[in-house]
Amino acid sequence: MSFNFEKNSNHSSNGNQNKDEGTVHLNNENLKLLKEDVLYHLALGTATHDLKTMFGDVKYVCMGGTTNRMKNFAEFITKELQFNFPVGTQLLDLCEKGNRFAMYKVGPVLSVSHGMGMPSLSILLHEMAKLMHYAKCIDPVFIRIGTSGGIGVPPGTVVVTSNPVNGFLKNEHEFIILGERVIRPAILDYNLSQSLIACSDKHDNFEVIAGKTMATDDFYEGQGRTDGAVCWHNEEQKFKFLKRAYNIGVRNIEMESTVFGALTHSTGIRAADVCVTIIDRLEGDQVTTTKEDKNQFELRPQTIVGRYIKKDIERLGLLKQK
Ligand code: R2B
Ligand code: URA
Repeated sequence: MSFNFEKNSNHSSNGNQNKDEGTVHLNNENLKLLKEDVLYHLALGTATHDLKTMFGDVKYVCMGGTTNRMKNFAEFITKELQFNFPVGTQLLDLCEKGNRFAMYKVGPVLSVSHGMGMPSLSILLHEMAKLMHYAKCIDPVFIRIGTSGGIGVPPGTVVVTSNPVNGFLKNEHEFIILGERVIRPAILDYNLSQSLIACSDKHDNFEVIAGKTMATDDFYEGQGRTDGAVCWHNEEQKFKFLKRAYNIGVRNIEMESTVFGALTHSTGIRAADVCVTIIDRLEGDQVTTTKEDKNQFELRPQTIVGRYIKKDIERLGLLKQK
């Protein structure tokens, strides 16, 4: 018996094809022994919900930190897709009872909040991957839309992560399981990321770039800030590290990308991380962006992801409701 997800042997960069024609395959034999599986933080379960009927058509799972942002994204995508909710239904938080994450469904799109940091996101990823598996969704993609601190790029730049790296600047994520360190590669989908970058438009008033993303477990010392309640390093040491990160291709810092890459890769789910920068860390540590600018900046990843989903839905001929 193994408690580890293992790399899906049928995984390819084109998707998680397997013997069930693209459904999400979980390498966890233990799940077969469960009479029912309770997706506790989602307030959903295999015995209590008909997951296939509720979620079987899902293709795009978009995740972001806050409930508000993900509700806005659900409303935004409703307009973009000109999606009509079936008579008598409306946009609802499907995980309200769990009181942890919020989840909205707009046809084949799920918009889900994941909270701040890797522990919170990792819980969501385990349960979302299982949800995709039980619902028999075909080749779903996971796209994170978030905010980040930039390195050497103007605030408002959208960074599509090429490789997530940890605080040692290594392209991996460390899990501690049964008293052991388990290192897994943090890998996002190259083709999906390129397709997202290709959704930028020359008329946009912002840049969309590819770059490495550093993920940390802390916003302050973990990201090299000198303005936390505790700090044992100085400005010179901070800049030396930020420049080292810049020189290996890191363009932004956030708090989720390595676990996102590690768990999606381990379950064979294609994934991409699209974050706007709200500060240039070579200019300072304090986030002084106005609320208006931050709101505008947060729309940028949503715009790019919205265009991608719209194009892909058209390509696949998925929405034919009108
Ligand atoms: C970006 O912003 C949050 C910290 O302020 C965190 O969730 C992240 O990755
Ligand atoms: N989110 C982060 O994790 N870091 C920043 O500097 C800004 C947003």
